[in-house]
Amino acid sequence: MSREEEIRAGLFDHTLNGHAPEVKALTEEGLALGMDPMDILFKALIPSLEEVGRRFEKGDFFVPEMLIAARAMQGALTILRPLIAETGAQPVGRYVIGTVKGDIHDIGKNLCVIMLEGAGFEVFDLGVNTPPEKFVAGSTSKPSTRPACATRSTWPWAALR
Ligand code: B12
Repeated sequence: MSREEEIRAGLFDHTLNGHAPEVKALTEEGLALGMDPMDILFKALIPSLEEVGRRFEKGDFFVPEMLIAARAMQGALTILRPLIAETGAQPVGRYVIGTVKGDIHDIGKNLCVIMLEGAGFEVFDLGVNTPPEKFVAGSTSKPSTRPACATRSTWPWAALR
């Protein structure tokens, strides 16, 4: 197994078990070795959170385990963020984004912000548990601002409509 494969495997396992310092250290080591930030994200960190979800569904994991895994992932995202979101000078458009009312999942939304900023958009982040009025106010505050509503759960779908 190459060191890069070991790092991917280590990132998967340590995120799954919520070992934030190890996730941070491996992310830094991977980057120092020249690994692509998107590779770290999509081949190690996101698959690990998917496994967290599967274990939660089976009843092997509970909310605290989900929470510490999410925190470990957030630590890596803080390091990866500036590398993924290298913004251009002039914004190509504007988004106002938030996780919809009733939902506090924000990792996917935060990733979306990074990708949009990386693609040159200006992004106003409304945070989590955002009521519809805030989306409306945000998207009418400046011309040509598109709303982007995030939810990782099914229960806020009615409010989303
Ligand atoms: C981490 C996690 C948590 C953490 C969240 C921490 C945080 N800061 O976000 C904590 C522990 C707090 C949590 C709490 C709960 N959770 Co939770 N959680 C998860 C878990 C394991 C991972 C979610 C995640 O971040 N995935 C990684 C990201 C990168 O992926 P993503 O969200 O899909 O985002 C991608 C795309 O969807 C897209 N995207 C995301 N947002 C947006 C927005 C726009 C505009 C666009 C274009 C694209 C886009 O881009 C992203 C990148 O590819 C999932 C399981 C799973 N399989 O996803 C359960 C899961 C979402 N949780 C679930 C549940 C039930 C809960 C709780 C109710 C548990 C409880 N009993 O309290 C609470 C909810 C509280 C609330 N009111 O919201 C269920 C939801 C089921 C459902 N029917 O909706 C899931 C599916 C687990 C399961 N299999 O049962 N959770």
